[in-house]
Amino acid sequence: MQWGDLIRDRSGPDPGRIRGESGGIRGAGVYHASIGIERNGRAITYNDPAMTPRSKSSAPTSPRVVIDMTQDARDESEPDTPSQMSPDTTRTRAILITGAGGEIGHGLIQALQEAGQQNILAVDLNPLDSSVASRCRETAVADIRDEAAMARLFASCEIETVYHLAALLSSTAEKRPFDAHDINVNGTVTLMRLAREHASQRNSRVRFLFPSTIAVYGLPDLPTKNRAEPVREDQFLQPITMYGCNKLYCEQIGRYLTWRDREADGGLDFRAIRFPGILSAETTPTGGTSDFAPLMIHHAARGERYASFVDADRTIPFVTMPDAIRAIGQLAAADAKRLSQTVYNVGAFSPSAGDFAEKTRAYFPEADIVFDSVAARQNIVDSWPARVDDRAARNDWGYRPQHDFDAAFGSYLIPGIQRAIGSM
Ligand code: AKB
Repeated sequence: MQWGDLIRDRSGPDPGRIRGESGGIRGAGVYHASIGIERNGRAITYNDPAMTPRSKSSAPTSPRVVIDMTQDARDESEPDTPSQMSPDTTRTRAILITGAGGEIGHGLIQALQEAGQQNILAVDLNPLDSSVASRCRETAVADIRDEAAMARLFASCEIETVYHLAALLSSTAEKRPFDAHDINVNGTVTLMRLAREHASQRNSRVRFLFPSTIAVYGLPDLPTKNRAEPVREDQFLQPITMYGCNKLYCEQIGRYLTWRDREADGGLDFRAIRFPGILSAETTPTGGTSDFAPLMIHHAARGERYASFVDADRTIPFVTMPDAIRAIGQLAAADAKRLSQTVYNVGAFSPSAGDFAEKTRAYFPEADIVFDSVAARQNIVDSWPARVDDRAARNDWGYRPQHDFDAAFGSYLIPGIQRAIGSM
């Protein structure tokens, strides 16, 4: 089952009633050498004795991103239903999500499952929260660099789409650059190769959705950053972080393989979105360099002091988590013929860190926010564009963020954070 083109809020035009649930960080944590797969609540453990069956939990009642699947005629004609699933899972069409326990993974799995996707195969380094696991057909604890474990996942189902979310983010990657290279490049290339082999064996295309990043850009200095027009996908590609280099390289390999497979019956269909900072109401991020903005808001909501590691005048683009999830869904569902490129910018609003502080204080007048820049992290932010040109995403697959800066706070972040605090 695939996503439809239209992704909209069931509750109406108020963008504040749209959100994706999220949690944790993308793919960080302790790496496991083994793999356990859990199927419909029953744990199948290859060599990890710690894997146990999960309990199913009920779906959250919060407003959510809703995906309309009516655009995808291919899947309407051949729906997967539980009754059609044979024990021979090689015939079961499924999607694979890596880094499923991270911020994007939570929201994506919720949105996909609520859109009717019943065959989600989710993998993460750590066991998933029961709220996420209960939405999946199978969950696995594995390291994406473990090729044998990844191959077993591909062998377990007919994988149609891979959402490869696992990565070490920019700040963590600067501390562990060669781990980052191993995970972000070697892990990704292994998955692309397995996806491609899987597709070739079946004479089909496997869609490979890859969240890339504004870290692929490297503006030379602040005057250039402040002068530059919204940055296009092909400009300033000199990243100053390991994470940026890793993502840029993987974009190129994905583009190359897709081009190489263009005439073949089966092969890779790679699609990437360069995300700016993402703001989630449900989780606090770690390991990224865009974290100063969400951390400022979450600290204020908890009545805690926050020292921003960038100065008040520093600016990068942001989107809300629901808009990020919708963008992934739209690109995944887009007809390949409509795509003029493999990598797309998306952005929504570009306030400075000072604008974030002011807006946060408008909702939390007692907020204790100070600016205490840390050169290593501020330099990274200085190398990222203030604004991105996302016209290609708008033209090719209809990207339209629903939250601007005011709506992000008023309709999404503040109500979502208050709900989360209220339920604690
Ligand atoms: C990070 O800060 O590393 C990420 C990103 C912009 O990709 N949030």
